[in-house]
Amino acid sequence: MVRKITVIFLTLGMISGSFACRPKSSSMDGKAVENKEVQIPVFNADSAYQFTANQLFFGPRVPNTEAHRNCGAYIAEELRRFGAKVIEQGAILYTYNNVALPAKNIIGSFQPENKNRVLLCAHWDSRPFADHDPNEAYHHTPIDGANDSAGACGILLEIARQIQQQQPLIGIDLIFFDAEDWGAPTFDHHASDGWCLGSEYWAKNPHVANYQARYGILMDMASATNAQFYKEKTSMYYAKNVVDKVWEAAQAAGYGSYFINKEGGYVQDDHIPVNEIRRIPCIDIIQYDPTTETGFGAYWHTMSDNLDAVGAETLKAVGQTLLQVIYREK
Ligand code: AHN
Ligand code: ZN
Repeated sequence: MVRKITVIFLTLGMISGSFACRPKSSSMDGKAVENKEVQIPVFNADSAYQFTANQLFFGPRVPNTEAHRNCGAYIAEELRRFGAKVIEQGAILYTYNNVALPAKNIIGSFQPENKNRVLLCAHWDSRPFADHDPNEAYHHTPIDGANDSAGACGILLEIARQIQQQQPLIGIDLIFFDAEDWGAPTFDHHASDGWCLGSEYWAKNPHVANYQARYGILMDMASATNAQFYKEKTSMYYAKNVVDKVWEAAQAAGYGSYFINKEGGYVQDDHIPVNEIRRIPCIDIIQYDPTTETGFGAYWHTMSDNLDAVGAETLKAVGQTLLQVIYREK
């Protein structure tokens, strides 16, 4: 009788042992198994949406304002809460018309000692002028910048939360660039350029001496309802293999309807200094709308770029795709 019971228990133990979702990183005798399999985590869109809304609660994140300072502190604090090593890189940067901006790039690093790294980034500042609003009365008014680019920052924070729960096999750097969106406005006819000041500063002065990564992925306007992403041309020029990797991951994750297998336009964005100054192949996941004159979403640099323009499904599509990419790296 005793013997029978023992046999039954052993059998049950073997069944549960073979079917339960045990990590494959340790074997029965305690020795590490060589080829570790990492599960791809499930991106939580509600969580990313909340991180997006939290940034907007501070008000427009325009450099030289309290909202900007408070939101910068919030992002750094969240990254620390999720176990990242955080570097807040401060610099005084000058706009196209010589306004001094106290800018802060915020870097959250996971496994900082790991030599194999991937960089994910977005800009956290918002534009001081709604210069594309249909109503000219708003052209000097700051925008919420929900899609430009609090949504992308919300995706980065959710990725940080996921990494804390389960580490990928590579090190990840999440960079929140400042001062991207103080480019010369349409109403200033003599001025030009002035975009991407924070990323340019970081590319010249990386947070770690001689910083390198296998590749970078920038998100900008990556959260609007029904957004579609076309293969941006500068990304194709510098990092076609990364574009292909990300578009294939989107297919594999079930979000191929968001990532269109066609080329879009050239965009002046934070991936340019990463490619041209830091020499890290970096792509831009950026909404392309073939129906607008600018190619950007109709909300772009208008008062309509608020939380109502953000879609949780788009956050999920982009966030899950990025998890698919980074958890497949060895
Ligand atoms: C230009 O308008 C030249 N580049 C767009 C960069 C940008 C602004 N991305 C978000 N806001
Ligand atoms: Zn913008």
